Amino acid sequence: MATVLLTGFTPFADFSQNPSQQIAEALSGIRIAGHVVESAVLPVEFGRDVELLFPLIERLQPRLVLSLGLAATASCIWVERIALNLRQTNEGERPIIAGGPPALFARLPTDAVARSICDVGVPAVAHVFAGTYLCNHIMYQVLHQIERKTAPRQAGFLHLPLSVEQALAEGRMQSSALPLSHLEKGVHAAIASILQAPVDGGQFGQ
Ligand code: PCA
Repeated sequence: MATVLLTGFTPFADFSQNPSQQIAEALSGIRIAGHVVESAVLPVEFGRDVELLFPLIERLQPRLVLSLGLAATASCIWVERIALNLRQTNEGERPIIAGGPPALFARLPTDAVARSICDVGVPAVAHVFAGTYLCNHIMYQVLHQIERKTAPRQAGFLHLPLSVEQALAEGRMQSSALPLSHLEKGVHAAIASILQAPVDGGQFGQ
């Protein structure tokens, strides 16, 4: 059966959990629009993330690679439009791939995906870019990999806000947060809407 590869990240910095991991695990094995969801949880470590992900893409040849991560400053789901060829570490800024394009667009219709998440009652917006840390790294690396190979053809990234459960558990009472069940519903709706878009459905027909 055709597959969707859904990735999340492990907890990082001073977070005790990561909703992206919880949702990737919760949706693992379910079927959406004739596709089965295969999930992977990636370490928050430059290099190790793709070492784990690229062989999975090779093996599964998924129609869609959708990656998830936590953005604690988000107040709704961000459907990321752009990944930058830039990674920021303690040693400073450097390109993710020397000589690679400065930026790559998500290969999915970001505005339509955000609308489809809102349609199931979960707030979401198309958001300009995925930052300069691991979430941007995985998004750029996957999009770059797809450019060089023919399949899979759709890929993108959703940043999730904190879950209410996590905000309460970690004492982050002033942070915006959505219930984990709403985040899960939103990600499910995003996958369903992407699978309805044309396979070459990059934002600008890439
Ligand atoms: N969020 C971080 C890295 C892992 C995650 O879940 C980010 O936004 O880059």
